[in-house]
Amino acid sequence: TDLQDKRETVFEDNDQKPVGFGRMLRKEDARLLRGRGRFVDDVQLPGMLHLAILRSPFAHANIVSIDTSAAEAAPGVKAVVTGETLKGLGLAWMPTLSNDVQAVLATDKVRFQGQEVAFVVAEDRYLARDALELIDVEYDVLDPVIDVRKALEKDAPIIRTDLEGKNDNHVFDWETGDEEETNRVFAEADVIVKEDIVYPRVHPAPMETCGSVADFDPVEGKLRLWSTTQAPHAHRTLYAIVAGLPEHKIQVIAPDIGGGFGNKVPIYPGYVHSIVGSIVTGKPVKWMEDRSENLISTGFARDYIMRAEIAATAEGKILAIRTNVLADHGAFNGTAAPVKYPAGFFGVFTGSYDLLAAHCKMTAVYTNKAPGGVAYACSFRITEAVYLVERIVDVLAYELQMDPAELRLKNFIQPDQFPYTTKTGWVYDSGDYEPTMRLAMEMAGYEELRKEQALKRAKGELMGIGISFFTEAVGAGPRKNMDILGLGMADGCELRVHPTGKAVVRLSVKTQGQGHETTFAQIIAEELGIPPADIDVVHGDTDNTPFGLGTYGSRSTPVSGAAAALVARKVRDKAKLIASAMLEVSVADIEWVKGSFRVLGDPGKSVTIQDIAMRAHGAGDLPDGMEGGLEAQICYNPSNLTYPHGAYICVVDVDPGTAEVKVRRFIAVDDCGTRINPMIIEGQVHGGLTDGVGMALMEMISFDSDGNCLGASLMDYLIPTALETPDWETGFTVTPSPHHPIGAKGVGESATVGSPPAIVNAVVDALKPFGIRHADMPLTPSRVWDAMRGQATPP
Ligand code: MCN
Ligand code: CUN
Repeated sequence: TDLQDKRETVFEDNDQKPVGFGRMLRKEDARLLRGRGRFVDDVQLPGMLHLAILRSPFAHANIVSIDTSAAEAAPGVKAVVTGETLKGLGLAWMPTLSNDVQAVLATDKVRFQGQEVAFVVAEDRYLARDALELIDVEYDVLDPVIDVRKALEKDAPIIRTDLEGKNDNHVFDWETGDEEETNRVFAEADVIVKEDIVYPRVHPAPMETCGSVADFDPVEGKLRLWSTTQAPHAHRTLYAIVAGLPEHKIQVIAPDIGGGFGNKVPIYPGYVHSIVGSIVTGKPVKWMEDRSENLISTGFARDYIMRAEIAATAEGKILAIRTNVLADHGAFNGTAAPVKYPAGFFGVFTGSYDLLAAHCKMTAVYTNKAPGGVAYACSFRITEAVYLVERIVDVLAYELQMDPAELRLKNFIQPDQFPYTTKTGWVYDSGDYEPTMRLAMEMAGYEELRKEQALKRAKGELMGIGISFFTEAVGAGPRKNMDILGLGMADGCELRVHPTGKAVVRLSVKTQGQGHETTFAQIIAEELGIPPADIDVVHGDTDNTPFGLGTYGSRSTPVSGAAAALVARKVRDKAKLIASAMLEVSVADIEWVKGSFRVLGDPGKSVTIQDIAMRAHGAGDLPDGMEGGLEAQICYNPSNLTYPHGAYICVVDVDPGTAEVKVRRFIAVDDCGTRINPMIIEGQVHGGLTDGVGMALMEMISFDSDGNCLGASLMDYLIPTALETPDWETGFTVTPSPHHPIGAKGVGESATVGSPPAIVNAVVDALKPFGIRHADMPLTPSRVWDAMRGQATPP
């Protein structure tokens, strides 16, 4: 049946070797599963020294004095560096990805617990750590600013005293949409529903923490930096700007990366420390964080307090949405987002619905917490936007006493409305929402689930069914309006076909586990007919790859994937001219059948791409004026983002005695356009859904009133395991992107974006007998228990 075809099938034939798109085991796994991966911490250079960072125990304090003499005299110590040292070199501060500045080492005061105060370079990691204990810092403790609301009060302590003339804790104010029109539509609506919704601070917590090895060669003047980076080229340019080193003398190498999830987008002080350490000592210097350092000091995610309001007719036609957001950005605005989008792509909070009006106002605030923002599979704040709209739509369904599926179906943007311009100005490229929603409902057995729920409710059992339907904007982005610190968000790609028909493709993006070595080989394979096994993917080394902005915001497939397809087509165009010479017929008389050119009407006469590759490099003649070789390069500037969508349904059971939530089933139907490798997509979706369970039910980075981070270890910061997750049930629909050369849209963050509202909606639905229409994440047993007790007792 139709449904059968669209359910993911279990991978059955591991030996099948498709040419092009399809299920295929990951090429990189041969290396990774045998323990032959090479991560930053595996890099060992002769004479290499080790770096450890002294971090502030206080969230807010003036630095009175630092005495490093005992540390300098400690065994094995080669250098101790403080903010004062860096100040002398003009390196105490560095730009963040959002045009703010961040302390490389604190000079005047510390602004969050865990901030970098000094570093030690020593012969080994242990000696470096021991010496940290000997550094004597005198602090003068200041009142910390922890609550965003209090940060905006008149008498709140000012955090960013380093910024000239700064006399409040504002980072920025931003708005989008039409306020007047939105208010007008609200005024005329039958129903208005309002809810305060918190998306707590969470952390990407990749398995591999951040680190780097810097090796500065004073003779060559060349810096080699192995680092955990998702964007090697962008980082190299920034190092050139910050450190004043010539860009061609900097080589940034991102070797295997053990998970990024956005955590490895920013430039951290530790990377800069290792560079300074190597310059100062003349030796290679390694810095590798431990788990606590990663959790307390590197890029967090979310931390949005959102007031959501939705207006509708009594029949459930949604008319408008407005929202007011307080965004906690921590002590430095280290958010990664295109310059013109200070709040990322939060503007897509209008969701998948055809509205009359929408408006959002946002205030971003400094607090005494770690900087970062928009990490953790966020698609630039779309995670928060999707949570907002999918939660408030459910609250509306509750008030209208309508089925949440029916309410969504009634309000979808219709297929003939695409490309659809939203009320906040985004142009959704393509979508066909109803079939995706219907497929999810069919896979879930939605009607039966509702019947089962009614029976259970009658017995006092708490079963919930939650829906979320999302549209994402991924693949940043068109250079004309998207850049990061002035760098346009385009991507280069180079393809060389060797004489024997094997190929190498060089990318500007970098996998952290997404399987690029496989899927990019598949894109070239699909376009050129060379088997993926014969195509090597080179990435993550700025000396050997073309410039481009890197992997985040699920942009690799939308941008770099398009570049790969187009560069292969360039090669194919040249191959066609060679083929016509080899076949001695005009170009008009040959046709391309994957992997070879064939004479029209004479299928027996053909040449393969491998034959052509040999000819391109061979001794024989080429067509007049043609250079030898078979290679091409390209820089691809996308004309729009891609807009994947999906329908998620979650079924939970809540234990009425312990308030524990069990996710019993989860159905995820994703539409990412043309699918390159369904197995990899499925893996991306499984991972993202697991993230969703974590955020919805257990993850939160919280702080006490002194600003101590309470999530500084994986004992305190809970992340989900296989035990808390169900067997995922995945399906798909295919609505190709009209502007992408192969019609593919990004998928890497879809499930993380789409799943938290489905889970929360399910838990709230389970608690309906208590008269509850909202509860904030993470829905731990204690929070669910409080929610159950704080409301009317069940009927
Ligand atoms: N893909 C496909 N067909 C499509 C779309 C994607 O086969 N239509 C494949 C791609 O070729 C790629 C993978 O799916 O192999 C993800 O592609 P894409 O959606 O383009 O996302 P990126 O490659 O740009 O990855 C970034 C995204 C982000 S931003 C976060 S955060 C995240 C995520 O990927 N971090 C991850 N997934 C992760 N998965 C792992 N294992 N580790 C991380 O750190
Ligand atoms: Cu925001 S997490 Mo991903 O874009 O690297």
